[in-house]
Amino acid sequence: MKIYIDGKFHNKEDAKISVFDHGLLYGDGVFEGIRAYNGRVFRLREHIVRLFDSAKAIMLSIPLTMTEVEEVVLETCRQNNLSDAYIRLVVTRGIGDLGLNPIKCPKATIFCIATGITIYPDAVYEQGLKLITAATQRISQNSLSSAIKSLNYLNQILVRLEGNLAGADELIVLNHEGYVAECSADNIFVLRGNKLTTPPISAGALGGITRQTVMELAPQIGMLINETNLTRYDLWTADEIFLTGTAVEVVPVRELDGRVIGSGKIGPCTRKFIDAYRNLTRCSGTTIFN
Ligand code: PXG
Repeated sequence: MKIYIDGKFHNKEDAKISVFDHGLLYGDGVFEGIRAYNGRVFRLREHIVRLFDSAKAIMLSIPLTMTEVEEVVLETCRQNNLSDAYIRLVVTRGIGDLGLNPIKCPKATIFCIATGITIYPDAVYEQGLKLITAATQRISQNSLSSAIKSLNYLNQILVRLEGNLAGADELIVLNHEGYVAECSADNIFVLRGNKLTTPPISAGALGGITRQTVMELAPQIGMLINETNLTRYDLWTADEIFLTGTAVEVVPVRELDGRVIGSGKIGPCTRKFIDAYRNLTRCSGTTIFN
């Protein structure tokens, strides 16, 4: 495995980051999880734009242009001869002293890892996931914007730990007002009648690339998606719920907090989105090998 760090490729054993890197010391940095299908990186530009937006929000200057960062991602796939990949792109504040002030960190660290993907079993997509609502709330927007894909994932990890204890596949995260934000690492869509809704980013969600893609696919499926605040009641009484994320794509939910969602089986609307998303990922994206 060849891993990119600051302009060079290293073998896995030699791919090392300083213990003085503020990404490690303080979670001071941003990242992306990206996928490649059939020799093409899916929605590469969108991921890079989100990375630069996250970096701008934390006043982290990335010492490469967007096109150069895109090339880093593509070259990492090439070096590892991967046509289908899960790609982790990380930009940290870089090396500083033990104080937390970023002013002491002269240059960002950039690294990129590309691995083969672990595909979720087919049963997950047929039977759906079992969810609970987390007791841990989303951090307030006034403290840390959920739109920033930062290296501070302790909020999401505390949520996921609750899932491990309860034997749940994923968890609903509520904001401080009690509205649904998203899941620990996925966005959420809720169907009731012919209305398909997803919480707005302002409710505490990440602006997911898969979420955005699903919203763009909706018209061809004959659906329109509204961004609306949702409560747990709205979810318990939904006809269908599905989650979206780069890793999981589009996945149905069969149960939430002990309530069976809809028929308890994958619904027709969810199935259409799963198929439409799969079709799109397999026929679009930025070519890796020219
Ligand atoms: N919300 C959060 C908090 C996320 O971290 C998503 C939504 C979905 O966004 P995309 O752009 O992927 O549609 C994410 C995705 C994993 C994993 O192992 C997933 C994410 C981050 C780290 C790990 O599944 N992010």
